[in-house]
Amino acid sequence: MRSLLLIPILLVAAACGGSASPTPGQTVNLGTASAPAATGQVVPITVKDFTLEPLTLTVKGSRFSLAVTNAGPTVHNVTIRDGSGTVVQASKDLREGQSEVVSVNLPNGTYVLFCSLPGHESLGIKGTLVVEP
Ligand SMILES: [Cu+2]
Repeated sequence: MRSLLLIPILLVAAACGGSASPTPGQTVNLGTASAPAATGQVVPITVKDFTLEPLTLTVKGSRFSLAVTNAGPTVHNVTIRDGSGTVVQASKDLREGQSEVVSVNLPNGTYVLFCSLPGHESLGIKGTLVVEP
């Protein structure tokens, strides 16, 4: 009696093994997707106490990446707001020496680059980003 019951279970197990074979490929795809994808031009910008280098960035094309580096020693970020004051993109808060590549996709126009931590914009971390066609 027991051997008759085992046969269907083994068949089901074999079928599951066959359908599960595409999984390793999917795992590889997920691994590469977690890396930040740099699209278009990569534009470096450095934030420090208390300014941006450069203070004015001009970029051609709406899709680009900001390579943000904090040259410290204070924690900073680089945040983008549009003409109406709405934040449209931001880096993480970065410690001295840390970098982050931030993907950006913005309509043409003029934006403000600043550090959103309290007081840092008024201390001088305020620049201009111009997105050209
Ligand atoms: Cu700051």
